[in-house]
Amino acid sequence: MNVHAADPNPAPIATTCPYCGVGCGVLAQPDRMGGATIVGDPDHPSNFGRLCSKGSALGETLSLEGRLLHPEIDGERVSWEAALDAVAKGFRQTLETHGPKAIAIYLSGQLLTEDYYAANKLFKGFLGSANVDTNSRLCMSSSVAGHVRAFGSDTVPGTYRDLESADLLVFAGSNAAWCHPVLYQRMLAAKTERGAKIVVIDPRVSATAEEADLHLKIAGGTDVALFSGLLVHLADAGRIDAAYVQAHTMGFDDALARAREVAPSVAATARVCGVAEADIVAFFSLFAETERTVTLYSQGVNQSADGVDKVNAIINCHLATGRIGKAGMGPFSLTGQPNAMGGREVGGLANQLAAHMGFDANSIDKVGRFWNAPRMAEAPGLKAVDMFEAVARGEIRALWVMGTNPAASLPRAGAVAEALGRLDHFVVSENVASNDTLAAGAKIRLPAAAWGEKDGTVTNSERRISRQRPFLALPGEARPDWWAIAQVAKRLGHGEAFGWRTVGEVFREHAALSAFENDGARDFDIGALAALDTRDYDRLQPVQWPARKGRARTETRFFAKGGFFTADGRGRFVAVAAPQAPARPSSDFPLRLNTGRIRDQWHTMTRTGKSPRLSSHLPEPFLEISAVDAEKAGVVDGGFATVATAHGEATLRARVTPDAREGALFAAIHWTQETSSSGLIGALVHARVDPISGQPDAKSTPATVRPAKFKRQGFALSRGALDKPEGAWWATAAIPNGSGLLFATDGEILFDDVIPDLDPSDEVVEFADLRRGRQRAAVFRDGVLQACLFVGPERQESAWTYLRGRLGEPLNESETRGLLLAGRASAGASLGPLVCACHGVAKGVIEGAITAGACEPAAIGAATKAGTNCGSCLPEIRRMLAATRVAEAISA
Ligand SMILES: Nc1nc2c(c(=O)[nH]1)N[C@H]1C(S)=C(S)[C@@H](COP(=O)(O)OP(=O)(O)OC[C@H]3O[C@@H](n4cnc5c(=O)[nH]c(N)nc54)[C@H](O)[C@@H]3O)O[C@H]1N2
Ligand SMILES: Nc1nc2c(c(=O)[nH]1)N[C@H]1C(S)=C(S)[C@@H](COP(=O)(O)OP(=O)(O)OC[C@H]3O[C@@H](n4cnc5c(=O)[nH]c(N)nc54)[C@H](O)[C@@H]3O)O[C@H]1N2
Ligand code: SF4
Ligand SMILES: [Mo]
Repeated sequence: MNVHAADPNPAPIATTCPYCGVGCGVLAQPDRMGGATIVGDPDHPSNFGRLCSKGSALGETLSLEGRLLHPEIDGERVSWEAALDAVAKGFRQTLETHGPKAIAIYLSGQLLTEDYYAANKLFKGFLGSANVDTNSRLCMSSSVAGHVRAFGSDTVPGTYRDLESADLLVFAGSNAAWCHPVLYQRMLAAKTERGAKIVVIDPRVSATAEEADLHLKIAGGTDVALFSGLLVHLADAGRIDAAYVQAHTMGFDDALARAREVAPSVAATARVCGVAEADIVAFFSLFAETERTVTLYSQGVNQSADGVDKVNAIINCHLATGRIGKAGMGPFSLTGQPNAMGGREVGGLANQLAAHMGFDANSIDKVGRFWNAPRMAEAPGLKAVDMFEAVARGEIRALWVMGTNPAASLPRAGAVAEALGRLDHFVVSENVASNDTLAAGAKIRLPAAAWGEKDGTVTNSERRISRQRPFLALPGEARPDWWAIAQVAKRLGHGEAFGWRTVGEVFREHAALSAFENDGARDFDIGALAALDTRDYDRLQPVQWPARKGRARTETRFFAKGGFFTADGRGRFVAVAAPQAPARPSSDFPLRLNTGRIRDQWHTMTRTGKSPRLSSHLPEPFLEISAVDAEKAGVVDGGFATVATAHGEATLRARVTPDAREGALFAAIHWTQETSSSGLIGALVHARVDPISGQPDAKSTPATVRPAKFKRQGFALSRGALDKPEGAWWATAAIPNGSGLLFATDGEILFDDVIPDLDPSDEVVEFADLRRGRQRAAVFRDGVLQACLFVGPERQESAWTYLRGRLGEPLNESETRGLLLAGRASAGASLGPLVCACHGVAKGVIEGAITAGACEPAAIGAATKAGTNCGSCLPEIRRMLAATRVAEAISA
């Protein structure tokens, strides 16, 4: 695909958002200066033009700052030739000396299907190693295993339309309001229009829970008991679809018998789950009585020591009621990453071979013949956690990491980083020049094409394949990942099998494999796309699979009339085990650390961390804690807390909140050693995994908490770079026109410690009130704010909020004085944190609208624009409205 550089008025390029599995279509209009204007694609069936805050801010993340632009060996820039030779040599030597078990590749759901396909083919077909795993192990593998157990295949039965036509939406362990915002807004619209009900099952009051008709604030890890109780209730209430169960399934009686052991009564279920019986009854009756029910699940289900059982406990209830594959009904696994689904299609997991085939002799033979492969892997390889443990033991000696940051995102991240340092041969393909994994000792660094440059396909949560198209030229020497793989394959003697000239050729081969000797026994079949020519591929419109050759493309759902991908065509009920008792709280670690996401950041922030808008909502790493636990530990709201587990510690800003369940802590996963002094949460997480899927339980590490106190807190802003103050607590935050740093310390923070390059001609205005421990300084160049430093005994919140947007702006003298003396420019200037990231509306502006009489979100939207784009701030706006109502009621 050409980038239309010469066209004076090029049409916008239609591509797909690089973040979540909703897979929204975006239109990118390059500005020919390396940037682009981004809007939602009104014709894309995922989003019909909408984007969430992260999608809307994509244009702010395109700069080349911090990008890896040239291949490097041992920190020295080298040519691609030299780098590729070295990559190939390292793998060849390791293979020769230690065999295929000593090599591995660790991939990512953020790679394109074509990249993924090439990597999987090289390792599993040509190097004889199934040590190919992916961050999807941490993300979707429990869903995959649960699907395979129930359906005989990794199939998501339903579609997005079902979510809109359901009358009951059950969110189990999913904070879709923040993590799948556009899809969530589609569901909310249906709720408003058709009166659909929402039930949320989550140990904390997430943004999604706030909107729910019923929130079951269950104890973490008790979902199996809950859904077992539901199955019992459905049976006892005569709500089983006996005809469906009889005709299309196996194993109902055993599953029910087991469910009765796990959850014999409503009272027992309520006790295990730690919620009121009345709420359990309400949920069970809603489910029993609502035919059109969808159960959506994500990481609160998948990332558990019994994640696969959780998935099957949910699916059991849908099979039992025959509510699957029909309009408005079904279990629905929400995929996390933009191409989580595509990775599963190519066989990116160590226990899959390719194209939804496993390691049975028949499949090995089939794939081997299709690839004409000399050295097929014969058995599953190591799953992520085991893979990195094998690295630590020196059993894996050569590793290639592509498109993921395991030194931050794997459990026991500190141990992972250490293990990486022991590799003989450590290759990383990256977009960025610096992250925790590169810092762990990557010897060879390969610059990969990033979003906006890369070209290929991704598959979203509803099995819909969309194109990611380039709209920017490849910067520096960045190259697509599939190309780097093919080049290495060539150097290892497999030039013919990896001789693709274009990405479209890779896609065609992948599509052909999906249809190869597939007589309908495999769900994944996109044979209809195997003959696309380059033009067709470039123009490919979003298409849902299956897309079998010669078949009209109408099959958008699975299993309404059976037809499971098991040997006998029947779906399977699974007799689930009783929930594993969570590692018992010990006196050392009496609490549980739950981890997850916030609305405006993506994973380790390598992209969203560049956007000032996205950094304004929650700028610091934080810990949510209940009032009871906070009081016991002596932690105060707005102060600092150190959370510790058997594996590590982090010091975070404390948020004492009724949203947290007693005994449960919550921290976001986004901060790393790149962006904070002690906010890397992965280092605290235990490596307990589901025994079937190998997916880590990232939601309940035994933990303890203690207060952390600092004498001084503050921030620095600069139009240039900022140094990190040694020995201090700090976190970086993107701000407009410069860099921002929040810090806390017991020592002194001097201007020169953090703001390195002052110009002698700069005017420095200082203010110090040493008795009160206050110290402020601002630097002006021709009246324009260049840098500033604010330090005081307490949090400098309002000054931060006001000043983070003022760098590069002229400030008049009274403003300057006001800001240095009072920490803010003038009354009203500090409007509090940003609530609506899309339109940049601060809390104070919304409060103003409420005071002026706006009493519902629509009125606030009309007055301020807040909440009128992606809508993911609406829960917060509703909460503000409710707070005002309560305040009014009290004062009235
Ligand atoms: N803004 C944003 N969106 C994202 C991402 C991002 O980084 N940022 N990442 C994407 C990716 S890769 C993924 S995988 C998805 C994840 O999307 P989600 O799974 O929705 O997100 P999480 O915050 O990881 O976890 C969801 C909820 O599970 C709850 N939970 C914890 N333990 C339990 C339990 O035992 N039972 C139940 N029922 N609930 C529990 C948590 O309290 C949390 O609110 O988000 C995707 N979308
Ligand atoms: N405690 C805890 N840990 C978790 C989770 C949790 O909820 N709690 N969630 C888990 C889940 S669900 C996920 S998905 C993972 C995510 O964890 P990671 O995958 O480690 O996180 P990212 O920050 O997305 O890392 C992606 C990296 O790939 C680079 N990159 C992006 N696109 C490309 C590309 O096309 N090519 C190449 N070569 N590089 C690219 C980016 O610059 C970035 O450095 O975290 C997991 N870890
Ligand atoms: S919901 Fe947001 S993050 Fe997800 S694909 Fe759409 S725009 Fe991107
Ligand atoms: Mo994920």
